[in-house]
Amino acid sequence: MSTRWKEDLVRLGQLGRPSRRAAYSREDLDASMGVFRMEGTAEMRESRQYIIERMREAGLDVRLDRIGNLFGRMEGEDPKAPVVMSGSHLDSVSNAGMFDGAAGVAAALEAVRTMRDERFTPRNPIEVCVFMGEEGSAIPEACVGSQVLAGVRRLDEALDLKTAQGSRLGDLLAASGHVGALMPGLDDVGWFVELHIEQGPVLCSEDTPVGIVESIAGITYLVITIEGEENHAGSTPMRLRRDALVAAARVISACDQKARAFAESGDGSAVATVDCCTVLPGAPSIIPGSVRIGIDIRDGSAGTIRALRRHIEAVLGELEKDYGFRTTTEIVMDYPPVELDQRVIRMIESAASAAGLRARRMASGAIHDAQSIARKVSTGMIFVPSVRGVSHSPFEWTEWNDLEKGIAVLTGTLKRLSRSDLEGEPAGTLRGGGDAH
Ligand code: HGY
Ligand code: MN
Ligand code: MN
Repeated sequence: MSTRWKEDLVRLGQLGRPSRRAAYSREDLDASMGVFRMEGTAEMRESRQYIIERMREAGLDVRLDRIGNLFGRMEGEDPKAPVVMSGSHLDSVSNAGMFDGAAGVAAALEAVRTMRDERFTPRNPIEVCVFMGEEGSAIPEACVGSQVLAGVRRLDEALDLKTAQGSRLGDLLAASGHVGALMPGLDDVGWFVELHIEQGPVLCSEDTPVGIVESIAGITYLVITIEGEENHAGSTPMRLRRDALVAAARVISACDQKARAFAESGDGSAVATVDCCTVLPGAPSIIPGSVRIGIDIRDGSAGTIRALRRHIEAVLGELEKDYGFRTTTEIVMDYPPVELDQRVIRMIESAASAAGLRARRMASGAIHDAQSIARKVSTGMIFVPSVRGVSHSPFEWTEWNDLEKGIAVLTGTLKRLSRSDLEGEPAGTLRGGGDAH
């Protein structure tokens, strides 16, 4: 197999780093090697442009839709057959690793370049896709591009989403030059497969090269504001205080304890993270009057997510009733868990076994664009190992030989999905009608 996919990933890593330093091995990483590709930034524009150029070099027909999703299409024998789509995202969280999202884009591109080199002609068209805004780093909601594509979020509402600085997403995308006239839609798509790094410790600890995702956790993200009373830190007796930070600390520890209890009593997938905390006025000798925290709750069961949220709301109710705090809770994200398609799972298993690779079924604790797409189209995911399970960190790493194995399994899966005469389930049946995609 060619190593051009490795060059693509090294280059994308450079384009996302202020230092532009290249990382060819895990030893090249240090704390300053974080990647940050956010929608609306030069790094994002250059990275997407880099993939557009590689798609064109590969002879793909390149299109962009109105929310900034990018598609590179390889025609099949039957242009009306359901599209087989594969890809991921290029945007990243801040101070990120170089594989989250980018690995799935590079893998999908490499799969079609391999088919072209082998003169493999698919029956179904195959499309490499790059979803806009998976991480929600520019705007406070994740997977916006794939949700609009799947029709689970309105295009006009998405384009009006605002960044923390008040810029409108539609204006950011227009300024980047990476939006097109294509109406987002999946009516002509039959299958979707996303390769992604596991971002967890399972595959690495078991020395298993391939993960086959059966389900993706749901997520509820809350922004909670607690208003107490700003006052003098020296002259205000403890019994007269309404210290918003002490109240927030109670919410944070109650949330952590409950999540641990659910994790211990369940399958361990329940997690809750307080990932930001703003204290006002946050100045010496002043009792904090107001605190704002963000809470990320996830699990494979929507019921557990609801129970965790209810527990947090009960603690907030006590703070209001017993201690006179005022609180508000904003639900920023509330995405349900999804089960992926057993036919695609079997197809991935067949491709892994044909490649002589050990694979294991598993759940995803991270959310992905596949979650949105699976609401409309038969979807599967392939995981490749993350070294020490580390992700969303400059030290995120996947060994090249593991990625090579993942790409081989993705290529075999896309071949099976795009030719009904290969073993396994027949190629996709058209879902819906029309050609809005
Ligand atoms: O947060 C996540 O699970 C993903 O990386 N957006
Ligand atoms: Mn991520
Ligand atoms: Mn990701």
